[in-house]
Amino acid sequence: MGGNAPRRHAGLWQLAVDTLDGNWEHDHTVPSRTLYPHQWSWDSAFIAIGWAHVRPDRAWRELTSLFRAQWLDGRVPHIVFNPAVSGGAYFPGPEFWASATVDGTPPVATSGLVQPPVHALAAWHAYRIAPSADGLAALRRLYPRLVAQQHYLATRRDVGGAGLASIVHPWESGLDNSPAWDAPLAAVPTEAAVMRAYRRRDIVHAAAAHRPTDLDYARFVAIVTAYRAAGYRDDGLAGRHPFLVECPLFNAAMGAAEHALAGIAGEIGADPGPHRESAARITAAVVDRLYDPTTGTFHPRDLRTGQLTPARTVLGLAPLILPDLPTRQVEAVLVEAASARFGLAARMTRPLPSHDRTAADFEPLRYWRGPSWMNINWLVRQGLLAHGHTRLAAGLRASMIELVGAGCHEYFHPDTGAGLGSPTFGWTAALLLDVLA
Ligand code: 9YW
Repeated sequence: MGGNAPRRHAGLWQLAVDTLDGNWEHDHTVPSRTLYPHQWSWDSAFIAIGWAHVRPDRAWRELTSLFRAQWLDGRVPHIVFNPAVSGGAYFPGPEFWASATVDGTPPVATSGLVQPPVHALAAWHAYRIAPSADGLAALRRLYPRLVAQQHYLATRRDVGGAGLASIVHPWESGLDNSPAWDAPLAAVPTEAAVMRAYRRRDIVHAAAAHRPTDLDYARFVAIVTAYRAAGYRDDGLAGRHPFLVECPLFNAAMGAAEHALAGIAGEIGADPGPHRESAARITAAVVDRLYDPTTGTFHPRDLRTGQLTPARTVLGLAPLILPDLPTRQVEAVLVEAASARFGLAARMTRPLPSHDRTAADFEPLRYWRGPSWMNINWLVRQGLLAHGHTRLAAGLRASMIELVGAGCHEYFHPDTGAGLGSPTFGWTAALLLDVLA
C-alpha cells in the first residue's frame, strides 16, 4: 500500500490511508464518523478517487453502493442513510426525508435532494488510475446509471429551459452556506415556528461559529419541507418552489460528466458521440447563462429574479473543469483566480479560499464563507491541467499538500492553515492521495 507515494510524503500518505480506512463502513466511506455518519453523494465520488490508489475494489464498491440508492427517475440522492446508525445521529435524518413514502425510491432510506454530479468524472478518473478487468466490469455496470443521472438533471431539472440544471436547495450545491446563496435565500419565507421545531446535530460536534447560522438552517429546512410536500416532484417547480438557481459548479460538473461519459463509452464499446454533443451544448449554455463579462467570472443565476447573484465566490472558477471552455473565459477565470480575491500563483502559500478574500462578508472560520476545502481546490487543479496550465497546477498542488500537513481536516483556515471541522475527513484524505500520487 502506498508503493507509488513519493517517499518524502510517506507519512502523509499513510495518514490519508488510515483516515479512509477508519471511515470505511462495509460498502461505503462516511465523510466523518461524528458529523456525517451516513453516505454522502459527492463525497463518495471524491473518496472513490482516493481508494483507486490503494484499494480499487473499494472505489468500485463505494460508487456501486451509492448508485444502488438511485431513484427510478434517475436522481442520485445526496444522502443514503445507514440503517445501522441511529436516526437521531444526523439532522435531518431519515424520518424527516420520508423517502419511503414516495414512489420510485429504493428500499434504503435516502434524502430527496442531489449534489453536484461529479460521479462520472470520478469513475473515469478511478479507472484510469487502476485499470483492470474488475474496473471495466464496474464501469459497464455504472454506465447506464450515470447516463440516467445525467438524463434526470438535463430534463426534469432544466427549469430555466436553456439546457442547464437548476438546484432546488443550497445543499444541492455542496457549498451549503456560500455567500452565493445569500440573495436567493433572503427571499425564502421562514416562520419562527420552524426554527423551534427541530434540534441541530451539527453544532454538537463542531463549533457553532464555524457552521451555518440558525437562520440558514431554518431556511434549509423550510425549502426541503416545500419540496417534500410536493412529493419531491420536479414538474411545476417554477410556479411553486422557493429556491431555484443555476449554479456554475453544478453545471460545470454536469458538462464534465459528459466528457467523462464519452471516455467511458469508448472504453466499454458504447457510442461516445452523443456525450460529446451534450458536453458542447452544456458548455455553451454555461458560458451564455452564467458568465458575466463585467466581472470576468461566472455567477449563479437566480431563476426567481432572472438575475446573476453578485457574490464572487470560488464557484465562479469551477467552469475551468470544462475542457472545451472557450479561451476567452479560461483567461478571464485565470485572472479572477490569480487576483487578490483567490491568490492562485505558481508559488502560493495557501490554497484557494471558498470566498473572495477581499469581500466584506469573507469569514475565514465559517464553513463555505471563507475556509479552504480540498475538493474545490482539487477541481480547480483538474481544470488548470485540462487547459495546460501546469505551473499554476503545480503551485496549487504544493499548497494543498502543505495544508493537509495539519491533518485530514474537513476545511482549513484560509490564512493560518489551521484545521477546522472534522479532523478525519474522507474527501480530504482521498484527494490528498490523488495529488500525492
Ligand atoms: C451538512 C458531507 C457534506 C458535504 C457537503 C457539506 C456538508 C451537510 O457535508 O453538508 O449537514 O451541512 O456542505 O458538501 O457533502 O461531507
